[in-house]
Amino acid sequence: MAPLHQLLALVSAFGVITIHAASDLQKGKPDPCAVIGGQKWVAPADVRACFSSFKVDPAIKSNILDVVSKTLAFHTSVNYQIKAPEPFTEFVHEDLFKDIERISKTSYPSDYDLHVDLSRTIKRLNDGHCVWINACYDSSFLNFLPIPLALLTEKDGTQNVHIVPEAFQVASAEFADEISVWQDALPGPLKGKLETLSGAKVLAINGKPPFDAVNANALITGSFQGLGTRQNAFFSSYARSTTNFSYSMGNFAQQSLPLSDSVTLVIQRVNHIVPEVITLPYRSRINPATVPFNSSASYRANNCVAVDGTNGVDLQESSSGLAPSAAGKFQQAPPSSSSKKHFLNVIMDTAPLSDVVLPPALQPTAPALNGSFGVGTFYMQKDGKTGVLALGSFSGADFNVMESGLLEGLLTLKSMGATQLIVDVTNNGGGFICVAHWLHRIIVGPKSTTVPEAGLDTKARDGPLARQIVQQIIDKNLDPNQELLYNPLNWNDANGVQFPATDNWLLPPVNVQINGHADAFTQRSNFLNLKEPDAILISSASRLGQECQPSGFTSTPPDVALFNSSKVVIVSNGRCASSCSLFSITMAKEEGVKTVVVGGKKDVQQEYCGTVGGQSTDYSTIDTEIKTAQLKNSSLAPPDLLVNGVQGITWRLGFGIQDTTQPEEWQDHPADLNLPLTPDLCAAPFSSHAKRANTFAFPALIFFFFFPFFVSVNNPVAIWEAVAAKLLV
Ligand SMILES: *[C@@H]1O[C@H](CO)[C@@H](O)[C@H](O)[C@H]1NC(C)=O
Ligand SMILES: *[C@@H]1O[C@H](CO)[C@@H](O)[C@H](O)[C@H]1NC(C)=O
Ligand SMILES: *[C@@H]1O[C@H](CO)[C@@H](O)[C@H](O)[C@H]1NC(C)=O
Ligand SMILES: *[C@@H]1O[C@H](CO)[C@@H](O)[C@H](O)[C@H]1NC(C)=O
Ligand SMILES: CC(=O)N[C@H]1CO[C@H](CO)[C@@H](O)[C@@H]1O
Repeated sequence: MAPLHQLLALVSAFGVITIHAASDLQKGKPDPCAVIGGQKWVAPADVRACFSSFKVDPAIKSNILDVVSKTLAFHTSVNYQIKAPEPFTEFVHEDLFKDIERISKTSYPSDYDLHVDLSRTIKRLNDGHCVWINACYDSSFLNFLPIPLALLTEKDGTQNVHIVPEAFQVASAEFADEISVWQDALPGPLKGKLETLSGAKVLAINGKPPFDAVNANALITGSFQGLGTRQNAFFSSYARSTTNFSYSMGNFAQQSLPLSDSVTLVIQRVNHIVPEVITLPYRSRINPATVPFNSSASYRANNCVAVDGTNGVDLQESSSGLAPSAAGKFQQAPPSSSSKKHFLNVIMDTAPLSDVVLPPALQPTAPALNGSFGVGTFYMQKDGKTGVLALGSFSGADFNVMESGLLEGLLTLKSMGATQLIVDVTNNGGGFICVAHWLHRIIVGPKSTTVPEAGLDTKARDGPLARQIVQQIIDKNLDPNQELLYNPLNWNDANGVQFPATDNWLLPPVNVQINGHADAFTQRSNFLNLKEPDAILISSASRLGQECQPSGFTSTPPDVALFNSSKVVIVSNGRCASSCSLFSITMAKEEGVKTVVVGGKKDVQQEYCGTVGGQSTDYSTIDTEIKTAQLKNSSLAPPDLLVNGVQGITWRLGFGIQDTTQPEEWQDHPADLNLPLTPDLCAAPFSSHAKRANTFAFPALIFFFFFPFFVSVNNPVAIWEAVAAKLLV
């Protein structure tokens, strides 16, 4: 009996176990997205578990690849980017169509893995105009560390990576509700003493020299051709925003995907000799733009499917006119309100613009002068002769307000006695094309390089579907309000003469071979404005004229130069793109204005800007062109995108200034000065604290103890003073 009982008991126990197992199976494992639903701060591993739980849907995968491929037919640069000319050959050599073919044949463990591969593939173009973003993953949660880094130059000229001196100020203000997690994660005697890490020298990152991590990031960060510029992305920086100077954490301290769970550093704290090892966790914070969810199903439904603006509209059917493209929130420029549509040249990024505020101690204390308009702010330096324009974007305020404000601000500086000008375009991702030309024109006055054109001649891609769009607009009068990019009435030929409404300005195309591939660009040639003797050669690369003067200049430009160009300096961290590049390049190459990059690695060429383009746009905008032209059923037209994605492109590409036959995009833009961030430079504005510290009470002593030299790298006024001292004597 006993054995039978035992057997029954076993069977029974087994049965119970089986039932439990079955019910676990029925319920499934805990929903990985429910784990992170409804919370502000979560572990990156949990975000990854949610993202990785979505299997690849073959129909969605092929939809994405189809939309991206067919949109790339409108991107000017695909064939150039197979192998860029020197000095960028080493950094831009991506054959997108080969890689998209590879991706289509690869099987992925999850939709997230597919996304990472596609995103990085397109980022390898190192072209901030041509970026694939899927809001289901990119920046849905931002992955943070409380210790942004900077590259500082010691007195003997050696450069070392440091935790920024202002790290704790930034982190305690921005991450007040999470800082205790990092405080508690510090080992042994450092527990609770996050503040003492500020300014520390970083000797190793995850067991390797810090620049291993800097360079690994440079391979995946995208956006800029130059290596130095992509290295700089790792480090913290600032930007003029619409209300303040904002603080960019840099790619080390902020990831747009949950890539890392923790970092182990060997550090040497300020006033310490013995290196210490710390491990800090990354923490993921939900993006305010992410729609709340409490399950995988609601995460997908709320954040991963196409939304208003993902796809274009037929303007004939849309009563509200042009819907804003979903690309807007990833453009690296604050939103603008402008009554009339103005063409943009602006880069996109998988991370949104930062809304972290630069610590108050680092913000300029002088009042912003007349003419300031938020994202563009004027200051007079203490020397009484150096005026400063801090310009965080070429859009981000009303178009007319920007043009009149730029003029008023420069005139205000002059009336106060400014004889020299610093234009700080740190992290300026571009914006209105005509505002860039306007600023060039008003600083240097009317001359052959600014009238009738202050920018670059351009060409658009001339594919078969683009030609059909123009023909449909003409034949069927489909764009009476002149809202479409391809409307001939929106463009001038190189004589500055508007194309007639019935002129298919894409015919005949200019057929060329680029890197062994047949390509075609818009035709229209005219040699009136050419300064080079090799004009005949250029006829094979004919060009569009400019469209800013007179209609894109909404204030009256002065008839004299406001500043002598030998007394103008453009300063940034190299991360000046798109319309910012159009401005900086014409100022540097045509007017001889000096350029400065701040804080770059000294043995790496620092480019003062990158990602030039000419005019940028995106899939949704092109889809509106196609739909309004009644061509959505063409086999060349991308289908409607099913996911919450954005694909940016360069729609017009600017011709070069030195080599006028080739795009400016891959010509060199070396900065005149790579300004090292030194202890001296950083210390300047805090010297009064330091002096007080010697004689005053305990708290000041503590302050002095922890900040003896490196007071701050992200100190705009200190940087402007150093630039004036070095380049404007
Ligand atoms: C999830 O959210 C939906 C509304 O978005 C709500 O109806 C549902 O009850 C929630 N479920 C749970 C388990 O909280
Ligand atoms: C700034 O504008 C105010 C109001 O228009 C004016 O009173 C003041 O003189 C201006 N300041 C300068 C320096 O132009
Ligand atoms: C501009 O500055 C340079 C160098 O200081 C000087 O030679 C030139 O005469 C100045 N031009 C004007 C128009 O003042
Ligand atoms: C597309 O649709 C139009 C009518 O809307 C038709 O005339 C045309 O033949 C179609 N083209 C293709 C390629 O199906
Ligand atoms: C530090 C700083 O200047 N903060 C300001 C940022 O902008 C907001 C809104 O204008 C102000 O309220 C803050 O004082």
